[in-house]
Amino acid sequence: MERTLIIVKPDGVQRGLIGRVISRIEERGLRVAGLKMIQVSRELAEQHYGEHREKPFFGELVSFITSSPVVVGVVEGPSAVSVTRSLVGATNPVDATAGTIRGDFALTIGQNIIHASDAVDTAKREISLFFDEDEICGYTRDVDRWIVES
Ligand code: 3AN
Repeated sequence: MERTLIIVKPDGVQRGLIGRVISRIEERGLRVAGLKMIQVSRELAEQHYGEHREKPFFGELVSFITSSPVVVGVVEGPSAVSVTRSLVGATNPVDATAGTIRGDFALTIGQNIIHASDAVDTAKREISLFFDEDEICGYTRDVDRWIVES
């Protein structure tokens, strides 16, 4: 079973889209294993976006993600990383297909509603940045056998 990290970013929280974003993930059949609202500190933001440190938009990224509370979640299921990325859509919402979260709710790259880990290794690193082990629930749902054949 694979896990990935999602962040409903400040724009998603401020626009009242927390529930709709998480519903799409749940409706696909993925399971929420951890969920919380947090105010991201500058230090955590710089760690999370470390790979973009040299990019010209790094300062804006950090100030945006710290501008309002966010909702962070651990999502699990078969191929959770790539399935969640496909639900999220292209980084630039202008290129995101209608039916994806960014394709339906966003218009600009700087305010694209949701972050989702881009690879299994990245997901492990990002989950440990945002969650303590005891904040993640390992459980099954009765409905899981109707979503994933055992
Ligand atoms: P994704 O969020 O799809 O994984 P990344 O990891 O390449 O995309 O970029 C992280 C975030 O940085 C994006 N969600 C977006 O908010 C921002 N970003 C990426 N590229 C640009 C850019 N050219 N200009 C401004 N912001 C950008």
